[in-house]
Amino acid sequence: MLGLGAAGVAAAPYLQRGMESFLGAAADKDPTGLTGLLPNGGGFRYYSVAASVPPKNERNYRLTLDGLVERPTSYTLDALRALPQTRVVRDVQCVTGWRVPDTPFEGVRLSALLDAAGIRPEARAIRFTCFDGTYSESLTLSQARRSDVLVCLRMQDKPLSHAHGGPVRLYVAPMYFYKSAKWLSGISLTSKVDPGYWEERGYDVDAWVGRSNGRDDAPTV
Ligand SMILES: Nc1nc2c(c(=O)[nH]1)N[C@H]1C(S)=C(S)[C@@H](COP(=O)(O)O)O[C@H]1N2
Ligand SMILES: [Mo]
Repeated sequence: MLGLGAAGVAAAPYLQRGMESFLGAAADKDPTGLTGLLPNGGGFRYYSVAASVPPKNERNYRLTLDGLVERPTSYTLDALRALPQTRVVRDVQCVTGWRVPDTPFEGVRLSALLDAAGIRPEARAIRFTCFDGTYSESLTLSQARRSDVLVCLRMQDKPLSHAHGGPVRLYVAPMYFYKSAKWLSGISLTSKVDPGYWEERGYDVDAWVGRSNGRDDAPTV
């Protein structure tokens, strides 16, 4: 047990550098210069593990909800806009350290979409996929049912921009920002957690801010 604990602590700084050095490498290859600080981003950084992402709009955007549900569904942007919207204002926190305080996010509660689709009893978790073709994320069903987990259409009181993962991203308020998958296109109910893109590369699946990714012993302020 002791040995495992020490290995975990030793691995943490390496993993933290992992995301930054990966993005650094991507920036070198990115002729658009989009990787890095967003202009007028108010402290946000642009992150994409895909080299380029084709934009989607109200005509060609679809969000599919399938897997272990009674009624597989496909939503247009208008259909999502027509549902009750919830606004959540919290600090955005990236696991690499940058933070954007008091950021409003707005959208449909994920729990409302799950209720509408009807969860089959075998379902325990959710796999999220993205129209960048690469990124993925996961939540347990009980995490997904929290009222501060949104299928997000607006950020900072504006429609979500393409750079921030628009027209629709996932927003998981209590967790590090890597859980908030940009360019969300698929929600699939599964029987167990299927770790997402960064989680396969060493980040925690349960990414509670301040209580994961080697920060469990951080002083609480
Ligand atoms: N599809 C996709 N979603 C993603 C990422 C990504 O690379 N691709 N990066 C994650 C990480 S590590 C962070 S910090 C945030 C960054 O969001 P932003 O680009 O809007 O600042 O998106 C998260 N969601
Ligand atoms: Mo991040």
